[in-house]
Amino acid sequence: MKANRCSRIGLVLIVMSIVLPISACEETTPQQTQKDEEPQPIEAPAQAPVEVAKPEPVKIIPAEPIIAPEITQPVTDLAQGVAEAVGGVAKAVVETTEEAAKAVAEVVQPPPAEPVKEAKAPDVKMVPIPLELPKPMFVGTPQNLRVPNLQKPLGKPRPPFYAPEGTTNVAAGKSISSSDEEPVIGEIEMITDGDKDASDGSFVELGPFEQYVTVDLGAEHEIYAVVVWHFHKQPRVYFDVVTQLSNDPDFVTGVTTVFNNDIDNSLGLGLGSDMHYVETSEGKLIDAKGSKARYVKLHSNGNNANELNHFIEVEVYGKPIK
Ligand SMILES: [Ca+2]
Ligand SMILES: [Ca+2]
Repeated sequence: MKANRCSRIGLVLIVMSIVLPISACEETTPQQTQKDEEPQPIEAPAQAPVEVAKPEPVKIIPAEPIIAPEITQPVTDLAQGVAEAVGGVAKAVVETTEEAAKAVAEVVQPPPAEPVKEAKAPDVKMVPIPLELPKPMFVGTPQNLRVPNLQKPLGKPRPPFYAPEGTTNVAAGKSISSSDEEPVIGEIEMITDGDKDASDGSFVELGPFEQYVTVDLGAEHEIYAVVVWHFHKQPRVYFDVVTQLSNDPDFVTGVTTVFNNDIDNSLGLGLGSDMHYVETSEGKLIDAKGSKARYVKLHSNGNNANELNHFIEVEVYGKPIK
């Protein structure tokens, strides 16, 4: 036991002699202690004091007196600025809203544009054109007319055609020319002489195949309707009826085609989409939609009864351009 105790004590002493110098060395080594102690204060407190030390004098000292007054004033300035800005924005908003209101008012004003239309309406009062029809020579629906793309007869009088008030037949008595200057029957001038009767002596017969007549209105007009009577002693269908308007007497430029039933373009004036129709005392009324022109050219290319072309009368309803 003594030996054990002694050995234990010896061991303890040995251990202590080993540990103590080490700890003593650890403790007595100033560099180590400093090194060991420094990292601890440097890492933890050193950062805190460094930050605290620097920021505190910097932040607290200058920050409180400098930042506070400098900012408070700017804040007031900012406040005023903001207030002014807000006021400005408010003014701007008010102005913009006023402008928007004006704009809306201006946009909303177009509804008054309807009254404007109503106001214009009296200026452009639409009235039935003063069209007088000749006495009909036949009654009833023609039969056995083997013509393709044939318009079905209306079965009742054509409704009146409306055009601006003051619209008249501006073709009456106007000069007229033709592809056939020597008609088989009649004179070309008969086409604008106001006689629309179907009887012999009232129609002009032009040569076979393609022919045309051109009415010179003498000046440019707004043209609303063209009415043409080819022949109405008996029901007939004329082919390649093409009606054109232009200010060019040669119809090379500025040509407006207002009717075309040349469904195979045999005249070379373009494919027509209008239908064939049976000639009656009502004539054929073509809507010219206010087109502006001086010359009116009417083509035809024979009829279902023969290859000849006929014109009784051509009327052009329009108004001179002021
Ligand atoms: Ca006539
Ligand atoms: Ca044709």
